[in-house]
Amino acid sequence: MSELARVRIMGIVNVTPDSFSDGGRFFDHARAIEHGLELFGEGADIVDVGGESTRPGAVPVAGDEELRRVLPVVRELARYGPVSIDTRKPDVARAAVEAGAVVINDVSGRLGPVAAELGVGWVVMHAKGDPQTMQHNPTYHDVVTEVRDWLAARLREARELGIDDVWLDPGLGFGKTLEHNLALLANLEAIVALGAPVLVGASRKSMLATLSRREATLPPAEREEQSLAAAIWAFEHGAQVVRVHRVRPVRQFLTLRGAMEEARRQWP
Ligand code: HH2
Repeated sequence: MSELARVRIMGIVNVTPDSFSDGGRFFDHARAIEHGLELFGEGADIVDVGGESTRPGAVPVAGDEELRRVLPVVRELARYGPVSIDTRKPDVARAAVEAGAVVINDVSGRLGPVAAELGVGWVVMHAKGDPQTMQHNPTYHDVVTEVRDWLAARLREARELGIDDVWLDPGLGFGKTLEHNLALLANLEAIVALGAPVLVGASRKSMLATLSRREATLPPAEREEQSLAAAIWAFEHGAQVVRVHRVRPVRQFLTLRGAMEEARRQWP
């Protein structure tokens, strides 16, 4: 079994000044590295390093600036555990893999050939449109079927390219309204049934605050209870991996669940 098959928790390190949830907190290399090490310490199986925010309306970052942000962080963190590179650019993916990343976290859905060429894992995420325009009235005839069929095509692509480690991600918030996100989460099994591990990224997203009307203005860093609840829902409906800002609560849930499963096996 590949080491990556055991991945359950992907911890997030945003080396950006403008990420929606923690923009600016880890823009400095030393702080980003320290944060990544903290996430490994709390039980992250992989740490996801990104240098370009993809929040709705985010301004694209030039390749050389993205490289300047992420490479020293990837290089250092890769000494301590598996690292993924969250990028939409082939050149950034190549340089990050050379620096030690073992997975490309691809919100563009186009980097399969690069993952195959480099012999690394591929997280392929569905998005409708690009970050600048994706939340301008996204429409689907049937969001679950459309996202599932698109991911099924990417899975076939991955198999044809000979990629061993592939994760399918419905892309919550990427060209999706609250109703679209809910439909995808509620019917996660339709994507799980495709037969590849599924990754879900709900952590701190605005849908979590919007759902609870009283808390609609809750700042992203204070959406932890909702983030944990969404992670638990995802795991209980077949997701294999969650992408989260705070690792500790999710690790505690998985430990508790493991202990319960063991206890259940022991009861006659
Ligand atoms: N969400 C974000 C970024 N990358 N990658 C995957 N595979 N799935 C996701 O749902 C996903 C992702 C957005 O979250 P964050 O990185 O915290 O924010 P920003 O894009 O503003 O840096």
